Amino acid sequence: MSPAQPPALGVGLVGYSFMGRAHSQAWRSVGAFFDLPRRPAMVAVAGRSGPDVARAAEQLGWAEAVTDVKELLVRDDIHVLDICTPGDSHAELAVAALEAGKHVLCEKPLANTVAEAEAMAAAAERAAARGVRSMVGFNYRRVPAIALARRLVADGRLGRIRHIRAQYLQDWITDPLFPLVWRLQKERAGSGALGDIGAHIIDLAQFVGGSRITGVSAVTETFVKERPLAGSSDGLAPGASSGGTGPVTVDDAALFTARTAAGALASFEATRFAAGRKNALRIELNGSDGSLAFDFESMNDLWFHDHTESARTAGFRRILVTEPDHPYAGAWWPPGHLLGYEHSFTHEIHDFVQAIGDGSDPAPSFADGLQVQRVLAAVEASACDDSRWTPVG
Ligand code: SOE
Repeated sequence: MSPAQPPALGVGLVGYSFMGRAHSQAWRSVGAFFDLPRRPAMVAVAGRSGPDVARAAEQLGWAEAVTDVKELLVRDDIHVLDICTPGDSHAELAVAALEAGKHVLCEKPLANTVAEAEAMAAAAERAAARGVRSMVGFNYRRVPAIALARRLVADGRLGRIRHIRAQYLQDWITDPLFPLVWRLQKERAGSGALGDIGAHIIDLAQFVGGSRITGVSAVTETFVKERPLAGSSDGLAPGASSGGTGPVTVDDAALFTARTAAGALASFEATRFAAGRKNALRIELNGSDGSLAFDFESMNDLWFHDHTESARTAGFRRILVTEPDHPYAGAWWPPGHLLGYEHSFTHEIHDFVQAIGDGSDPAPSFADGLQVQRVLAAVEASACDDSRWTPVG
């Protein structure tokens, strides 16, 4: 007799570009590597264009393609809505799904404005009272080296945190002829480098450091103010240009300093103009008893300095985070067989399904997403007001 299968967890995905593809591979593979309390079933993907969504369903492994996302919300065989669309549709989709009793996983940043994020967090709280779960997709929390860094900080290995230094450096719009894709339009994306990649380092600084940002002083800049209009595009890759130009209405780069509730001083830099840096998400923490450093471009490494050791032998040393007792790593390959970007999404989906099965609230919650949104808003307000010190609301 074969052992009983866990009950199915029907999933509907909306959006099938870069993030939709990343989430699809995670839904496809998670059950093959992790024991789960529910068995993900990739029921349907939604998108506006019939032929495109049908092709995406076929390529990405979804059983059905639909052109009206509302269909996903009324079906009994769908228990989860996974939202991978641009930020301007997050609030409407997430609130409707939670009210329909669907668990929701929503890509970051949670929303385009604080007001939208507040509505989403309130809907999530109401839904949680009915056993409906929600989570925001800050996937880098699930990189094993980052999860280990958080544990080391929580275990007190760094002592009291004094400094957090965070950067997220990309270069994909350095060319002024790169077209005006949706990520460069405020009404679609909310903000530019700040919300897209700055949100990740804000979340990580708070997650790893264990303390919230309380105030900021910021500068932002839009280096290229006008760009060729984009044809169809999934956000990072330009589609064919449709002729003419249009204004860039978001920041190209954002830099800010901050204080945390626990008394650390922090600095942040988010830019898509760091020529040669492709996905350099870096974070360093310095505490009274030690330091940690991470760079996503070598994502299996965590650098640790134990300041309580004798100065004769102390110094940064590399931990290769692939041991079976490192977070998530034991589910994969033998030590030294490296993991990649996509594994962070598999781990994210694992944690989400586990929480649904356990009946616990997954993190980062929509309330956590709202708090990041408040930091983003404080950064924008400070930058508009000559870098005035701005408390996080
Ligand atoms: C684009 O800058 C982007 O795809 C972000 O939206 C993702 O969150 C990040 O992981 C990679 O870069």
